[in-house]
Amino acid sequence: VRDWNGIAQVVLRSPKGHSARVSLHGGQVVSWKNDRGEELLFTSSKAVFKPPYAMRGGIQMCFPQFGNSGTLERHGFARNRIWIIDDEHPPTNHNGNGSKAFVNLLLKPSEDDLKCWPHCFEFRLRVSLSKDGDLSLKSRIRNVNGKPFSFSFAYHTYLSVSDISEVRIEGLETLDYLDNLSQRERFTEQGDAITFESEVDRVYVSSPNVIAVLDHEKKHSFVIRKDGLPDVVVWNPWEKKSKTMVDFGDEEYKQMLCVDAAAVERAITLKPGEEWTGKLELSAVSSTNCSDH
Ligand code: TA6
Repeated sequence: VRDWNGIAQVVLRSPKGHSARVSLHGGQVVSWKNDRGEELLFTSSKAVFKPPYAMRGGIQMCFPQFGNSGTLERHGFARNRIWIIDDEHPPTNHNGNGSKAFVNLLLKPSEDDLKCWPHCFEFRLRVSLSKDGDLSLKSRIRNVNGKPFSFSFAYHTYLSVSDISEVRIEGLETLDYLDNLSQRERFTEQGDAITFESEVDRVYVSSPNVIAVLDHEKKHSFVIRKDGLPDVVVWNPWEKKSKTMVDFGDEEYKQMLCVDAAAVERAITLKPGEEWTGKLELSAVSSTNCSDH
């Protein structure tokens, strides 16, 4: 555990030199590097690392809501809270069979949180790094007691890409999507892959559990595997929207793409004592063998 700007971060390393850094601020993954030390997640050069606001980039925990509805802050409060290390399972560099380095974080509602969202939950997040550098996130959200509650969720994931106009997503073709740029109106994807030449802000619903983000320029591609997360949010702000975000460079839309494994279209409801699990696994593969994902 190391101290970054006064906030504790946990560094995970693989035997081959891959690494990941998890901040207790927001339970946010703030870095994921391959064995050549290349950063695979995007962080804005203008990111503000100041509690309680989420830092622009990495992988942010959006809970108990994804989006801008009701009284909660956009994308919920989880990404704007200080988490703790779940000492029931202390961090380690291998779990017995030495296959994964992992850390377990825990978020419970504060008194203030309960005022704006009166539900007693435990959000346990395990971030792990495999010996081959795959990054896995497992969220377990439990309704501790009291009455049933519903929530939406997203792993708000900023992937680093070389040039957004050279990127394509495979696995979402023919799906329906809700277009955030037109009041979440429903459309059907017609293309044979998702490519980018303007602002995109969509929730692809009932998506497959394996999606590929191909970035030929950078000679690597991402394979995204998910479980328990039926939707995929795809977002690139493009030029005009970029200029409206103080913690984002005007040209940075060219080097990032948000592909968020999520549960947005249909909220998840938990009865007292029930627990939900949402898993994400990210692999960065060289483009030559990305076709075997
Ligand atoms: O990814 C979809 C989205 O809802 C966009 O509309 C945009 O608002 C983005 O999330 C970032 O939200 P943030 O609150 O992190 O600025």
